[in-house]
Amino acid sequence: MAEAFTGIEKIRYEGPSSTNMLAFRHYDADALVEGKPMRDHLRFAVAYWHAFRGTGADPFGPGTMLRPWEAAVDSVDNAVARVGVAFEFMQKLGVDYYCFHDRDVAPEGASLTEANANLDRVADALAAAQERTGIKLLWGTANLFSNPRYVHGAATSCNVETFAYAAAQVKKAIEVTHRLGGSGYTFWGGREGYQCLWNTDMKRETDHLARFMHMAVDYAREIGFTGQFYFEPKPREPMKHQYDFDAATCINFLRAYGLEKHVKMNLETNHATLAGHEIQHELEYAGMQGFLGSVDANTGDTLVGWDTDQFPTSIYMTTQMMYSILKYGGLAPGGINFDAKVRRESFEPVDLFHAHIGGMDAFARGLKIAAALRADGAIQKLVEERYASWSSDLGKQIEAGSESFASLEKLMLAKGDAAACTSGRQELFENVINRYLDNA
Ligand code: XLS
Ligand code: NI
Ligand code: NI
Repeated sequence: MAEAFTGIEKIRYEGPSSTNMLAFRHYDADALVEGKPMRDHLRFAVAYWHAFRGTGADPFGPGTMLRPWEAAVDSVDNAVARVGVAFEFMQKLGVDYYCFHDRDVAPEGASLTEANANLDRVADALAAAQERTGIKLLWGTANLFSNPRYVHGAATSCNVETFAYAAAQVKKAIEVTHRLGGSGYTFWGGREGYQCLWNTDMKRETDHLARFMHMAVDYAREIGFTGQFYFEPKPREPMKHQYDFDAATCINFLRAYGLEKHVKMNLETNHATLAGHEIQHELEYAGMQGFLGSVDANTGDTLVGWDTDQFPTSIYMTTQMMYSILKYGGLAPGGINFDAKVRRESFEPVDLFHAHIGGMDAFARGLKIAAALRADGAIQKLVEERYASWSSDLGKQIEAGSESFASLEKLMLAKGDAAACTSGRQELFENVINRYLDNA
């Protein structure tokens, strides 16, 4: 097959002083951090839909991307050829994983039978490319939102046959994910939500969503797929409200419907900000509840209130993220999937490299800084000091459940008032972080 990215060699680590913009300055795949190679901490994945199907179209104009390997009409042959391009890109970039939706990799065709056959043909090509390159599937998913049959949602549609079609589609997507050795399967709400509560039976819709996820989990186990299921929070877009609003909402949903043993969170940065949270909040919340699964890495724009899916470049943010990820024991079998797209104005193939290199370096640097913070216990010590009073006998007894309102009232009646509070020292904490940003 002809090379698609001519003139671009394998991207190598050249160290922080390199000025080669087609090299890594921080991502050194085999370098050890906390005793583990960077590649195993970060588990980078390329998102097939943005990298290879993104056209650059927006509500004001059509696509702009120059992709010489694309044919005028999408066919299965074209989809198979695109697999070669995708794997050339991933190999040159040095990522170990990718993620896809069924309809990203193969055209849908005129019927379910045709869609399944198309998917099988492209899956043959994906399997061969995986075999040839060693690149693996991080997770698969199904597109349950583009086709007009999903106009009212998929599992939460008011049309029962839409639900049935979605079930058939996900059944096939799980089979293909299993066949390709995927380590996970993701549910993202798509259109599972509402635009208007007057026409919506919310109870019925969320019951249906849970029934759907149970069927998916049951079927996966039946065929021997042992990968991790993920639920990806997003508060809105395209719907005004989506049932997978944020980590806390999703975890409540999973527990309420008995799915908590099977499904973890796939947390996306830009979705967190749309929900009014920082991604650090989402990671901490999911982590402390035991639901941290995987990450869709991107970033929004503070001046554009939408899921702009930009590539992450902020070291401050990746430091926050990696600190939480290390704290909760890492992401495996999940990873860091670049659910991000090059800007409409960045339409040349080489921009795909610049975008991913920047994201990978930002996370590698965040990882190094987070590890340095942890090695010195710089933040941990300050947090412990802040809660020092809880290490007293009283604190230990309350935490152990051996105090009551009556016993605490007795104590405070005797003392008259609580001991004075100490400073929270937020600015000191922030300055410590900046010191590590300078030096690590
Ligand atoms: C859209 C979502 C989507 C999921 C996969 O906003 O991020 O890309 O990650 O369906
Ligand atoms: Ni996503
Ligand atoms: Ni998104």
